[in-house]
Amino acid sequence: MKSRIASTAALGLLLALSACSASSAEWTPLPSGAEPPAACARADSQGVIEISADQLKFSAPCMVAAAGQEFVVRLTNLESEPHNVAIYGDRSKATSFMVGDTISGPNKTIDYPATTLAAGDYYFVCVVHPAVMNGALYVR
Ligand SMILES: [Cu+2]
Repeated sequence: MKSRIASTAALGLLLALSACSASSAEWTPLPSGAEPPAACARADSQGVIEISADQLKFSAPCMVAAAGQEFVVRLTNLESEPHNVAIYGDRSKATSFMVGDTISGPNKTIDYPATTLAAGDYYFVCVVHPAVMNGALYVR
């Protein structure tokens, strides 16, 4: 009897923790001139930003691209859930810059050629799971 009470309490704690982490993904524009966080996925010398999706999460909370230069977002979907990457001016999604085709994995990769963007903070999202798969695209 005593152990049942303990496990019920543990389950309640687990549910509270998972509810908390599900809402933790937020788009956080940086103060003007601030350096993007180290955890961001960055464009390589070819202008390719590699990011993956697994368990309804992107592998990085943010991406960094060079201002005024073409870049490619290379998405690898590691699971069977469909995902994509879409880039907007901000959370309102009023201005769309790229909406990539949705792909289902596991282990499928697609290149999304993105438009050349001016310096600024943009918003990216998976259109299938916008509440939990989103982040900032910093163009510098
Ligand atoms: Cu998704």
